[in-house]
Amino acid sequence: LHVNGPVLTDEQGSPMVLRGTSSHGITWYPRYLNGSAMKTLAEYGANVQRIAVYTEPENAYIEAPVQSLNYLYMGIESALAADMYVIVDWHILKDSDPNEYAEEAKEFFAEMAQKYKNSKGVIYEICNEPNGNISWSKDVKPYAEEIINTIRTYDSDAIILVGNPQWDQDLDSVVADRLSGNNIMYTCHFYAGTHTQWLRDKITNALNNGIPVFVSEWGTSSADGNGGVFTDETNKWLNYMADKKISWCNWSLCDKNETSAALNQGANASEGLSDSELSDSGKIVFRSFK
Ligand code: IDC
Repeated sequence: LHVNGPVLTDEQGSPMVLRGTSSHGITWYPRYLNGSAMKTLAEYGANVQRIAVYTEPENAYIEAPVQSLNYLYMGIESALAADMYVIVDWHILKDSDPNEYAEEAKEFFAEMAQKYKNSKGVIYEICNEPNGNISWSKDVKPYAEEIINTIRTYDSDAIILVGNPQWDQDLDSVVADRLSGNNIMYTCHFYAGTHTQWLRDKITNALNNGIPVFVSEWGTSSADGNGGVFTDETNKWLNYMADKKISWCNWSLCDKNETSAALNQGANASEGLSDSELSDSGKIVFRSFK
């Protein structure tokens, strides 16, 4: 994969669109990242899987790094074995400023980049959704430069996804002050019950300014992961992303009792995922991969 202007391309230079799901936090939902679940997703047409490595709260990466890494490696290997790309997502959220755990992030991405430098399938997302009282140019961009530098020490061309303030919706600041370097994309996240045309307009403006945008997380629900399914607005978004050849991952591959969960409660992924295990949201998402 390469980034060419605002577009993701394959080895031949043709536009490439990645579509798949995001895991919920692997701390809580590692079981859906097994080989047979990934195989089912690939059969439905998914070609990417995002794996959310939450930094906080308890039992997540900062407190329990060994457990998180074990689950993460299992997920990466299953996705690669199913011939999918895989996004390693450093999932900050309550820790709103990525600089809070910058040292841990550096160690984490150094380990990832050394391990996967020869694997063309691994993509790095260096901070999910910075939020709170922080700025792109003063906080997130310097963090990104540091982590990109760390990854590039070992891997000169992996695709790197970079978050931005206001839960990945401050693309205007990115347009005004972009990073230098190759194969960098910027994330934008939406939830159909909360974010509508104004956010599509922001993305269009970014693309028109040559900024490559990757929707590494979106939901059919409201921003709290519940409410809906908002079918009409979801369809507007899906059509928009198809039209603009924007790659995406849907939140989330889990069976939690919330609208955004793609699976019905009790879904058992040990032998893949059957149609009857898909939630209302999951049904829309799984039929949109192709
Ligand atoms: C939500 C989960 C929910 C969990 C909460 C806190 O759906 O089960 O309790 O996180 O960990 C995001 C975040 C993503 C959120 C999601 C829905 O990246 O972690 O997941 N969301 O609220 N940004 C906007 C919405």
